[in-house]
Amino acid sequence: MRAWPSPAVPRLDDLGTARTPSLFDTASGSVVATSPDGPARMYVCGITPYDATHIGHAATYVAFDLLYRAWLDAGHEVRYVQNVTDIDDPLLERARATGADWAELAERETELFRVDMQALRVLAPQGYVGAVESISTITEMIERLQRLGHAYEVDADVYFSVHADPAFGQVSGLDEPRMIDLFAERGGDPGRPGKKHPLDCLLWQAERPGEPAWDSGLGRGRPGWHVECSAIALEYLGERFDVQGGGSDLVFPHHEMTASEAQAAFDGLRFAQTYVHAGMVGYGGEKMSKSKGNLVLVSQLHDSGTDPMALRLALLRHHYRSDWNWTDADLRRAQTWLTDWRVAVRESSGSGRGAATAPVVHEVREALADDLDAPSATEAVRRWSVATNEGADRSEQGAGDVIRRLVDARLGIDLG
Ligand code: 5CA
Ligand code: ZN
Repeated sequence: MRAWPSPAVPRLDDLGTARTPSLFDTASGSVVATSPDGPARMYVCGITPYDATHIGHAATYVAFDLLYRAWLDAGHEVRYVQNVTDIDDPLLERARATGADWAELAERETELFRVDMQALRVLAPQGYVGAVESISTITEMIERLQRLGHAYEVDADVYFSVHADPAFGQVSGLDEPRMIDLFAERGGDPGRPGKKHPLDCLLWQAERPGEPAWDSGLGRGRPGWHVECSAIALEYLGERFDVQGGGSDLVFPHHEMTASEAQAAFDGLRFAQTYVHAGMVGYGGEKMSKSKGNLVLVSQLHDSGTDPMALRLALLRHHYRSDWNWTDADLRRAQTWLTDWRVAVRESSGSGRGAATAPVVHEVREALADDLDAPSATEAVRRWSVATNEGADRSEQGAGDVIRRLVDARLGIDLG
């Protein structure tokens, strides 16, 4: 699939080097150093394109964009893959409910997502990969699991025996009753008769009347959700890739199942090294979700004249791991900050003078290297803008040129 155009990332080499970032790893429950061996490899779970991008999606993709930028500044190349779940139950349900063609709906919403990501200056993945274009990669993995005896049929559907992976449970660390509850809540079918274990998950769903289906050695049908990400990640990144990412709603079952399917398919394989999860953004006290309909859409804000850079700054004012509620006040505050930053940068560029930049460069880099602490990084820039605008410190000529580059490269905000 085509991704979207990436903005250029200014180089900061003349400002010294950044530390390779550490991240909170859900699986170990601790902050761990990333240590890319060659290019840093990242897989972030993409959208299910049946509705427009909301602030929650935007916050998650901006969080991983910070990681991409952190690796670049630390001198690493980055290989980034993101999927598009362009065939799944919610997409088919929405298409049925609205009388739309499922493939057209998916293409339309994916295109809107591209436009939103571009407006937010999110760096594009080099591999933007749909499930539909990956059917043969996915069926190869399922057939492999079958050959190894790790899959079985219920009616004509194919299930994965989750305990075929001895490491099953290591991503979420949850106990079995909790897993079963979450599985039922999040699209699983723990009670289906004929399954060997309630947590076993669907790999291949046999063709249902009126639904799209593909021919394969498994019969006509379509892939289950989790195996899509197992197969795409291994195909494009290989094993032991650095970061598997997404929102915290994906910890269980999605990332648990994704890892276990890949690990069971290849004996001794380790899927990702680090599992990184963004907190949930709510609106009106509930998780913002397409199914609940309590959405604040990126495109709506944009259409009504919101500067996407103010939106991006509003998102960065929350630590990516925290759960938080969107309010209009967030946006107003971010707009004020952004205006102050722009004034400070403009007035202290070229022959203008502003507050010393070396401490800001250091603080921004250190904050972001420490589990992507964007609130502290933005606070450092704000202190600089206040000192510059109030004239408390005008010790450095051309300070604005440094801060403009820093804020662009590390925070993805264009100060003009
Ligand atoms: N296609 C699957 C992943 S393979 C999926 O979860 N799609 S999604 O459209 O529902 O979500 C896309 C991404 O946004 C996921 O990483 C998800 O964890 C994240 N996300 C969804 N809702 C929120 C929210 N309210 N706050 C933060 N992130 C969210
Ligand atoms: Zn996924």
